[in-house]
Amino acid sequence: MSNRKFRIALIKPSHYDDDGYVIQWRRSTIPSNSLASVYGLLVQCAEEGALGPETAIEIEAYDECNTVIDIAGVSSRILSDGSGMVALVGVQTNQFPRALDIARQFRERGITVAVGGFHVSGCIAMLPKLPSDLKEAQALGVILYAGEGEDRLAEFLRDVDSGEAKPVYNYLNDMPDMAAAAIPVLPREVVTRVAGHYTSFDAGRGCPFQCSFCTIINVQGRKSRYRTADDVEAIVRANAAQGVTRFFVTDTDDNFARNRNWEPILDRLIELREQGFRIRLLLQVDTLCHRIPHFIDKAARAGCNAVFIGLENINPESLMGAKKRQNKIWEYRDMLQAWKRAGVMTWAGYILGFPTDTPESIARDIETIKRELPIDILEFFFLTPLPGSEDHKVLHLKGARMEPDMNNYDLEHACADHPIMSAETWRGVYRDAWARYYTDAHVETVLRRAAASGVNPKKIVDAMTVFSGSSRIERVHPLQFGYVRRKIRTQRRHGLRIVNPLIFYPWRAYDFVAVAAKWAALALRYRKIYRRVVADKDAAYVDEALRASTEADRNADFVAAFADKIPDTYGAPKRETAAAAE
Ligand code: B12
Ligand code: SF4
Repeated sequence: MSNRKFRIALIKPSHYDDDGYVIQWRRSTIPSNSLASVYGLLVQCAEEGALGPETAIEIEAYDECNTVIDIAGVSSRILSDGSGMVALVGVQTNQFPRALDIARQFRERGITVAVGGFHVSGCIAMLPKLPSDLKEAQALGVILYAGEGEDRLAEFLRDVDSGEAKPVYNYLNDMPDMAAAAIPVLPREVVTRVAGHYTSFDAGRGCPFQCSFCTIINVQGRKSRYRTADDVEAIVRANAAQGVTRFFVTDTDDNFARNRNWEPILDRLIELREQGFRIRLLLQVDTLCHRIPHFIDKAARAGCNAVFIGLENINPESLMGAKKRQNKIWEYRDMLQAWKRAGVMTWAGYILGFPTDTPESIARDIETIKRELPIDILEFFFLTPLPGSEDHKVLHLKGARMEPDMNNYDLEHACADHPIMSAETWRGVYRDAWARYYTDAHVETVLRRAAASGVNPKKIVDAMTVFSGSSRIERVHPLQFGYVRRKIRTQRRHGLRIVNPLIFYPWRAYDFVAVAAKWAALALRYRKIYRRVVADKDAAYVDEALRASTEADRNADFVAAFADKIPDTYGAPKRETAAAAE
């Protein structure tokens, strides 16, 4: 029998909006994989009695995107148990200032705090010295944890419990194996705070490629490591036991198709579905996945109803410049059409601000995408020198100007100088990109394509409403979106004025109603389009984006437009064109 408790509160911090309020919702839309992973690791420590038979490990988990953190309550539980700590998990760069503000409040109450995740790991992996914000954390007495937690957390907890924790833990040169690693799982009450009750697991870590804007290779290494089909089955069963069967599968190289175990995993999921598990999957895949025999078909049969594709850009010059050589633009349309045929929603990310981008070239490229590629959801990001990436390291070593406020490294702000565009122009391009893609006319086209391809247009119109309104109405990127925004008066960024209640609440009431009215107007407009499309559903609808590539005019499409930018070593189209001309 344990007669002593060690309480760990896991907190996944959110970040601040431009007014300094925490971005927080009644229900968030995307689950936190970091929280599920660290929770799973700690459950394993608790089950194995990592702190000895006398000590029970109690774990609480909070995602600040959907939960107001009760700092006093958490502190008093830890203090009354007599031992424990707060772990700030999966902290990205943009969340680090918020993490520090949370840490400060716990440290004032004498609670041990540790912080891990991509910011700490990325900075320690790439920079010659600790940057000032990590030093500030250390000055507060916060423990820095770099690298992954698998197989190491028991030792870490023993250090904390015995009062001998080191100021920095660095496991970046020692990547754990993913096969048979502890499974990511969260209690049902944490999962149900995510709309649709989605949870998450990562099927692999590490990536062999070298995109210069990416932090993953420097934090999780260039060697790919994968979970096995047995592990994935265990994850599904553990979640299904509490009624959770929807999963956002995050391969940390953004690509489940490159996962060596994709086929046994999908076969196992198909078997589980045949046994009655109502599995739904959102997968991240690359632009070449349709080339793998049976991949798309099996993914759909395993319950995949949406895929996220890292398109990044359609200009080969930009892709080459960022060392994203594996994206072959002439494959994009075939790949997207293959998903459409399987009834799966396609969702792609597009980065704005590569060195040769101009407002005109970006506007042209977005129009090309709308016309020629059957993408349902498109989302935009600023090219950002994230700490942990090669881009950041190069600028840092050159002493180039970069945004000093880490809160702005959310891919929604311009954080470095662009060689052609001023910061204001670049911001205008970002705003224009959302407006340009989500026009009523294009929403109608996407819905017509869905209806003709057998993808549920209702699902698409709901997703388009969120993606269209999120950054324009809420001023928050859709990846951070949730339902019913909360702004807590007292949770303002450290150093900013806490507004008098007599001013705050009337302002907040007005703000809430104004935003709700904009959402209502947008939803009504899109619903009208949806009803029109469903009423005159045309199964024979076809346009440039849906036309089979054998029928498409390849001399006039976007691949031909970029032919002179496709490097000679790069595959077929340009060389074919050049050869034909000779
Ligand atoms: C899935 C994912 C998301 C998901 C879920 C986020 C999550 N972390 O769970 C969603 C879609 C919400 C998301 C959103 C965003 N993301 Co994201 N995302 C990812 C992705 C692909 C996987 C994250 C993941 O699950 N990793 C696996 C987990 C288990 O790793 P981990 O967090 O490092 O945790 C391990 C260790 O660090 C350690 N650990 C972590 N915390 C702690 C704490 C303690 C005390 C200890 C001891 C150990 C420990 O243990 C864990 C297990 O080993 C990564 C890329 C990647 N390869 O990780 C990008 C990534 C994390 N995202 C990134 C970004 C920028 C964003 C956005 C800002 C984009 C945007 N414009 O909105 C938003 C932020 C929104 C938000 N509120 O989180 C960047 C962050 C880079 C940086 N330096 O900040 C990454 C690295 C991708 C990139 N572009 O390079 N993302
Ligand atoms: S952006 Fe994607 S493909 Fe490129 S290195 Fe990072 S994880 Fe790999």
